[in-house]
Amino acid sequence: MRLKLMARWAAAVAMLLAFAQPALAEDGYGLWLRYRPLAAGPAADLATRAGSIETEEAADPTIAAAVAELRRALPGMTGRPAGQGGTLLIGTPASPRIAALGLLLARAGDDGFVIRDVTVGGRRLLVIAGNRPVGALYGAFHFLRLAQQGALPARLDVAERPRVKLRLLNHWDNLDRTVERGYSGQSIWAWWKLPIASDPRYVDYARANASLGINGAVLNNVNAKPDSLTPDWIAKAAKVADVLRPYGIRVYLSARWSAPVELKQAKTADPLDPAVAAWWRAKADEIYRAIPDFGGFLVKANSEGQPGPQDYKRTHVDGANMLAAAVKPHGGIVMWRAFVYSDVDPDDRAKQAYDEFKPLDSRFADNVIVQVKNGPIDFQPREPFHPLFGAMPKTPLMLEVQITKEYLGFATHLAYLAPMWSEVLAADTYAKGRGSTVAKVIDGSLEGHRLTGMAGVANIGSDRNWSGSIFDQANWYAFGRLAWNPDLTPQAIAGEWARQTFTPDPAFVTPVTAMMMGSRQAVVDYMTPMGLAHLMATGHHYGPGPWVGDLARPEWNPTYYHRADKDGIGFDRTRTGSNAVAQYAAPVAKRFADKRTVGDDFLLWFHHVGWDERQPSGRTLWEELVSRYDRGVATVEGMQRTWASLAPMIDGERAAQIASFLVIQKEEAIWWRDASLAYFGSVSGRKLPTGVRPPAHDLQTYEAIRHPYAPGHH
Ligand code: GCV
Repeated sequence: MRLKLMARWAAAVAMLLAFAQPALAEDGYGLWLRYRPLAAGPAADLATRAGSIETEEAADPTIAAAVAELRRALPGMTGRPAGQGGTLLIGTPASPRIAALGLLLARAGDDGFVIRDVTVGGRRLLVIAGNRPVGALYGAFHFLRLAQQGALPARLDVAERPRVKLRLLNHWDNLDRTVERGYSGQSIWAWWKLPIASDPRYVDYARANASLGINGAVLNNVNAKPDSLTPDWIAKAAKVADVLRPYGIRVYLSARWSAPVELKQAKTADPLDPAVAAWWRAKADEIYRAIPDFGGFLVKANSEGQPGPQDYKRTHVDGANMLAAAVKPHGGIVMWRAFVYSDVDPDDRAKQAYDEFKPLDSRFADNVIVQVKNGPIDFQPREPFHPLFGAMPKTPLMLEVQITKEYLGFATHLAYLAPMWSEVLAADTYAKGRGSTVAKVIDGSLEGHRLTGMAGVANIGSDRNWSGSIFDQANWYAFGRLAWNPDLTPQAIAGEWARQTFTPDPAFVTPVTAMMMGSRQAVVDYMTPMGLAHLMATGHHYGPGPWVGDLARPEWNPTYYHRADKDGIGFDRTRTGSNAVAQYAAPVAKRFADKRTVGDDFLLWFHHVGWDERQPSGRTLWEELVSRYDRGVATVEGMQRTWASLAPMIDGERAAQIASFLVIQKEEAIWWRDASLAYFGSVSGRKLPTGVRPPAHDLQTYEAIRHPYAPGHH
């Protein structure tokens, strides 16, 4: 009896201790780097091959970070103490043992790695090597990615190198720690406590990014304040840079064009004024003294009220090249954004960036890269690829996507974005004939550019789970993986992520990846089906507002985008309308310009279509639209069912949060559907097809909904 009691007591204490172990909490903080125990077979195999970690370059901070990561991960995964089992050797050719192996490291390029099982003196050895320490670090993370999935091949022989050079996160983080379009708490940068106090979170942020190959972070919002360029703030950025450096991550800053004037150190911000150029040169020198590997500046100029060179009747080229000259002696770059639309130009907003930037091709300095959003409007749930891709052959262009879901339901809607980004990367610009994909534009292979890049607007904040929801972590993950290799499939990336984030069990992974793969299309269906766009409520952009038509500028209004009237709906961008199709290469323009070939994803983006026009399905356009809204809601209901069946396979904490967010998503999908159908029904005068559920409320009720406290709006 006593023995039994003691055993129970011991079990209770063990349980308490287990719960008290913060490392085991499943609150999402661990992201995809959880390093949980593997099943017996893979665990034993891993221990046999990588029980003890060796390096000859421990003094290098990046190699030290790689070794620390392996040592942190392996005992948990193998269930054996460090130092037992086979040997894993990590490093670069600076290590004599690695140099002696003849690993053909040319395959790894500057940033890549080789992972191989080799036999030395009759002993089996696992080697992870890069030409530079950062390559070895990426190799370590790649190895852990494979191991966590329980998927180590019997003989490892992997060689990888990233396709684009700049793989960056753009933080839209303000100096007061609010985040523009941020839905996961405050900014992770605790500016107020910097530069004296760091935060362990910065290291975990760096680890997560390095695990994907992300190698740069723009710390502050593109809607920048001049203060971020003052000595105090440079010191804060320098402290962050110090923490991120061992992980191969460079720091960049968004620069406010008018900073010299606002800081009262110049009378003008005219880029051709020598005093202004001298100010920026001195500023760059000052930054590089504090941050020797500073990456450079990101600039939003003459866009949405931000100042820029056009305020002085100069061009984007004048502005970008002046700044480029300031950072050039230090090896820095300027990322100049092409997200511009004029407040006076009445032309189709979708055409304006192309019209402004195409004539500037070949005039930018060689350390300038132009940053172009995936589509010509603004991160909508679906847009055709931006016509600038393929249209500026002499200028390096980088792709900008939005990881934070400003237009796809914030952090509470489950929408896996890799399919959206892959759609754009795989889009054929036909710039140099068939096969001239956006991916080949941005990786430089189409035109032979060496400066290449991809940026994602971060969805990272101070929330314990980093991204506001567990499934939004998948979008951070997918961004990094696609920036490393734009040809990876969204399906494969979802599988990798789910195995590491939850469990490698196929009974979980197969249905969860299927759910993720359909999730973005569901959002398109219940928000903006068939090529509609920009139908959201004003300001915060949450919820439907297709009726809004009274805002000061035409292109702020949803009515400008959908153009619905009693006859039909959609924006005519063919020759009879704005002729935006003409900005694409001829084969693409031809496909988009014809209602029969454009496809229903972009039908209403490029065409004004009669409500009663028959669609390939045999339904009228109105009936088709209604069915899309219904399909969107039905998909979310299906996601709820899938999750209910999968939740028991994972921990309760994350399962419950995901389930509760799916409830929010379903309610809001219905809200979008009902409000949109109430509005378009009233404009078209068409009745809902028989059997279709009518909206729960009348149009006025939806129009009266206000959300003054929605997050992320500044
Ligand atoms: C940072 C959209 C967003 C703005 C954002 C802008 C941009 O318009 O709503 O919040 O500003 O894009 O990309 O500059």
